[in-house]
Amino acid sequence: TTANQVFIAVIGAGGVGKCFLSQLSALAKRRPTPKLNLCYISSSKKAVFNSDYSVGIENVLQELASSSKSPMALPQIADYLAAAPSKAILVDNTSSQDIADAYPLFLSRGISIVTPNKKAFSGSYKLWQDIFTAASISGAKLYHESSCGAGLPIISTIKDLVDTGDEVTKIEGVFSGTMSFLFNSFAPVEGAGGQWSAEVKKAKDLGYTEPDPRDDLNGLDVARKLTILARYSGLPVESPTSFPVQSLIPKELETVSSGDEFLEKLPQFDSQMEEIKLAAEKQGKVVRFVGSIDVASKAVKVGLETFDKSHPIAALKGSDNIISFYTKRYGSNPLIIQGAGAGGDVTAMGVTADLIKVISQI
Ligand code: NHO
Repeated sequence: TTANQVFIAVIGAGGVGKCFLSQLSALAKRRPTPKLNLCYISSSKKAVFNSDYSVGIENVLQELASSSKSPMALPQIADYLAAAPSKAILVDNTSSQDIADAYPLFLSRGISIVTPNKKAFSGSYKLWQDIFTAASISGAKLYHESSCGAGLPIISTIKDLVDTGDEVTKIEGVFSGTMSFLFNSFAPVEGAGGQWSAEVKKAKDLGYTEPDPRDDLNGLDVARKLTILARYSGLPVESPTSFPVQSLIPKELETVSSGDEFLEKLPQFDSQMEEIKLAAEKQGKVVRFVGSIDVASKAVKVGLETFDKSHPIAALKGSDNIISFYTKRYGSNPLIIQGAGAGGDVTAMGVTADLIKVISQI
């Protein structure tokens, strides 16, 4: 019977984690086999787990909130999962670098991983290599679709292109759901648009931003996504800070200590973004935050650019991403993927779909 079940440990129950848990619960009902056993869940302060490896999915968030258990240390979680009665999968729904750094350990113990966390794949190039080496030796599976473009099929597409022998020559587009939402509402193609700082607050409330919204506004989130895509394209990019990235954080706010303090002070600097918007308007254009990778010249860059109002990038709606893959096979007509690029449910969808893939492979 053990082969007909898998054990799932979930770390992180924030915006994405909560949506993932409800998708997991629905999946377990829809697909009784193999049986999906939630065996561990933790936030940064609390955890729920039992010696029989069974944690009920239904009321798990209330249980977590009232739990008196502390989270296990990462090596202890690895031991616990390696000793599970059947194959185990770790779902990392945090943005923790420490957890990302432990992926080689989990993978080497035969524990598969699914995650929307970008840190493991956009950290040092050595961590990237260690992760894929550990997975190939142990046979554990690793999927991270939602680390780029939420549930949109970005990572699976680039992997398929490269695995089937195509060559990626250029990738460009809007890679940030937050930045897309901000510019679509602050500098729309039609109408006046809102106040910059108010739109930033909205993006945070809608669950589009990173846990600290400064990671979106300083361009680092896009830089991380481009690092991941550049590496799959064959460029051994060292880190997300090894190429030019334009930050939209006002100089005066670069050193404030918390994300909350930053949001509180941001309205004082709205005129800076207004100027950028007006300069584009004078040319009959709109400003957008974009990224690109040119494989031949090894150039990766992230920042503001202006677009004609008829350009597809100018006409995006909501938190939509648009990503164009130029390859040898596709020639000058790129393969284009577009749709919601941020938000709890669409990000969790990528995680749940990855989980389904892993279950069918282990
Ligand atoms: P939250 O809501 O802050 O939740 C994180 C949870 O992890 C918190 O509950 C925290 O207590 C817990 N945690 C942190 N460290 C922990 C530790 N060491 N042990 C246990 N628990 C710990 O953040 P989200 O929004 O739920 O994000 C979770 C992960 O999904 C992050 O890695 C984030 O980068 C990733 N993600 C989110 C989104 C999104 O839309 N929210 C997307 C992709 C990936 O496509 C989306 C995207 O790129 C968003 C981006 N900001 C954009 O394009 O605008």
